[in-house]
Amino acid sequence: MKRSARAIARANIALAKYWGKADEAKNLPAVPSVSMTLDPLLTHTEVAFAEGLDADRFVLGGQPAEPAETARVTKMLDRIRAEAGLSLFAEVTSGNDFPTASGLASSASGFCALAAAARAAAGLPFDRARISAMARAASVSAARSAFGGYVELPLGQPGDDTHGARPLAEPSHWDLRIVVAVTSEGRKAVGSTSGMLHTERTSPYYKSWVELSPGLAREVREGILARDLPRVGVAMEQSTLSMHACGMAAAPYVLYFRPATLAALECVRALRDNGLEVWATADAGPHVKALCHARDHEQVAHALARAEGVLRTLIASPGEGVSVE
Ligand code: 2P0
Repeated sequence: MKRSARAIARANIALAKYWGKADEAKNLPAVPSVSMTLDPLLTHTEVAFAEGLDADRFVLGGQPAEPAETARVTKMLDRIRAEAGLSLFAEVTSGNDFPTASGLASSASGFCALAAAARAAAGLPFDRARISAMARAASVSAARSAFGGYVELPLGQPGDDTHGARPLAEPSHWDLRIVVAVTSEGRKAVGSTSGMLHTERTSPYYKSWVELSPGLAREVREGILARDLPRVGVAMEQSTLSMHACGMAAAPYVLYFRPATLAALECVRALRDNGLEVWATADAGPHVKALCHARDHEQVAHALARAEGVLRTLIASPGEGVSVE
């Protein structure tokens, strides 16, 4: 049996957002989400099950990971060891081509690459649906990186261990771009999981958010299938701002926006007022991501680069799902 394997997974951007859990213990989403898998935001992960280790080891970006991060890795490896009938500990080495834990979805590509590499190293067959469900148990957004192009993740039913994402359309279906306006290089102050659990528990708007989300996810899904950018964009912006508003109403508030976030949002609206088809989104971090046609991305990037407080821009296009070497 092969005891080591490498995998590559890409980050993804939610066009309809996940925020809130239907089952906290099983990590199941309370709302459906729809995403685009992003090239070239890559995570490379190698897993080697080996004799002689007395615990799992996790090296992230060239440094030994924090104990809490290693514990999340071990939790996933325990499930894979149980499925494969394996008792060896593993060395896990992972690296991102983009900033970790800053709101650029490094947990999505990270846990998806880990699930794929660890399953392959344990001798389990390559199966995107199984990889997606395993990644989802660690980090919900990671389920979506198993597939390429445009992807949907339905809301979960409490107790469903097999819940995972499914493909909606290939990368070639629609040549869109995401222009990321990077507004900070540091780690974010409030992690996604703690931010969303706190929002669930204390925001008076959480119930409304859960009720609103399925309709917005449907709009985004139908808009993608019809290649209708205004339809996707309007629903994406409402999903984004409703999610953030829900957090802002929590006690105490959860606020990921920085002044540069607002400047970038206003920049996107000004471009749209001038006739460009471009809409904005932001995740659990301060960056703004603008969605536009491929032909317009240079104009969007040029404008965003000049918005107050924007440090740099990155361009992403629809990318492939997870792969194993
Ligand atoms: C998303 N985010 O749909 C949403 C939008 C951030 C904002 O999924 O608790 O790391 O590990 O399941 O997936 C980030 O949260 O959360 C996220 P857990 P995750 O992409």
